[in-house]
Amino acid sequence: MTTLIVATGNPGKLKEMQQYLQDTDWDLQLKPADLEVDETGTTFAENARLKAVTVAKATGQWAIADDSGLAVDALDGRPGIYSARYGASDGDRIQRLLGELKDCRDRQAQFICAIALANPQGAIVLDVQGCCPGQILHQPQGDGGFGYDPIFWVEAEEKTFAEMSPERKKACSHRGLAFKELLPKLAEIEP
Ligand code: ITT
Repeated sequence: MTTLIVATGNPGKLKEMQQYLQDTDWDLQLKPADLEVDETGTTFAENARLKAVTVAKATGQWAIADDSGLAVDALDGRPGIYSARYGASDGDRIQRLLGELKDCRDRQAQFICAIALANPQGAIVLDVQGCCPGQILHQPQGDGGFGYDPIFWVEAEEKTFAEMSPERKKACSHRGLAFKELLPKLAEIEP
């Protein structure tokens, strides 16, 4: 089996990425904890590529990275690529977002996820993106998942991400949809 470094330091993301990659022929390994990547890109896709390339070059292994976030219509797409930098903890980030939206009636938002795969030489081999529309609730609901999950309500499921089973979140989420596109392409790669 060929090693694939999962290039994230976010435990919630890591759990989902491991779940989505579990039936592949890759030997998943964690990114070295001290290997940090500056997210200097201006789009989700650029940041995902930057993380995958940097980790692949530093480790000399294949690397897969995810850059994701929440784009809220009434906030002109914020926090967007700054979703992780919106506060010090998940709770702080949620409170800041709810504070900025106040009682705004337009609660429409999109969760976006870009995934990039780099080979050991640091060249991008795959690049996909998934998007999930939803509504921002006025207060958190549910205690599963991670990050902004408790305030992101998906109409088709009548649940927040935090109230869904991992399987349901996989079926409709930005990350699940990105992986749905990625997995058949990943299966064709002969490392
Ligand atoms: P890595 O860069 O190390 O992967 P990160 O947390 O910095 O970890 P991002 O820069 O991609 O990752 O930031 C994503 C932000 O959006 C972060 O605050 C996440 O908690 C949040 N996020 C992404 N996907 C999410 C999901 O499925 N549910 C809830 N929050 C999510």
